[in-house]
Amino acid sequence: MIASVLCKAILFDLDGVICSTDKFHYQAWKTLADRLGIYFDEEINNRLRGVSRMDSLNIILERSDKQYTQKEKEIFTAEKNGVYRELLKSMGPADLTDEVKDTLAELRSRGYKLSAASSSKNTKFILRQIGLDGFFDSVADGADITRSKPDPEVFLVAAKRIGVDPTNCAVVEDAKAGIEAAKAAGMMALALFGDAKGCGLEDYSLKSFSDLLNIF
Ligand code: B16
Ligand code: MG
Repeated sequence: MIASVLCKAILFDLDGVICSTDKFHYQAWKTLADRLGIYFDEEINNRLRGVSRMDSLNIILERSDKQYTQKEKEIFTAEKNGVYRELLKSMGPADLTDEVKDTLAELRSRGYKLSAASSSKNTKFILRQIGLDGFFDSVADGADITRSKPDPEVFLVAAKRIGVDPTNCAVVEDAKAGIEAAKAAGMMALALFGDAKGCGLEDYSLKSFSDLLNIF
């Protein structure tokens, strides 16, 4: 495969690719939206994939007729994150599927550098919860960047930290914003689940996580 010739590193999105935290994001945003009397549903939640916490709040506030100050918005995002962090505490190594664990191990044994590249400021906490603390060759997360996906910053930081040229990196994403970010970084983009699939910008559409072993 041409992919395995060019590619030296694989950069993995976290939420929606390595593990599933969507339901916790949904519950936490729903708690806040209900308190503020703002309509929120799963469809709106899907629009929040890959985008930063503040950008997510701004999407939710599109349904509000009230204007909020930046200070109030910061209080709201902190409140949401408090609920979210409590929910994340229920996660454990069992939330990392054997398919993901075995595929990652096999890709490493085939010589690829592996990175986690996520918009989430909770990345390190989540990686600890699911037993992947210290596993990746580099981690870039929401705390390392000033612009979240679809901006390429998080992928460029992850690539720089492992010393691999962006053109030799592939990204696995579940969000259209993440596929856009990967292409803007000059990387190969692989879509798995979510609105990443069929967005039209992806280089490959993966049937499953382990399908990576057919490509690399
Ligand atoms: P936090 P990813 C993203 O993670 C989530 O998909 C997105 O829904 C969330 O708003 C964003 O992280 C920020 O997360 O509030 O934990 O900092 O998909 O880029 O791994
Ligand atoms: Mg994601």
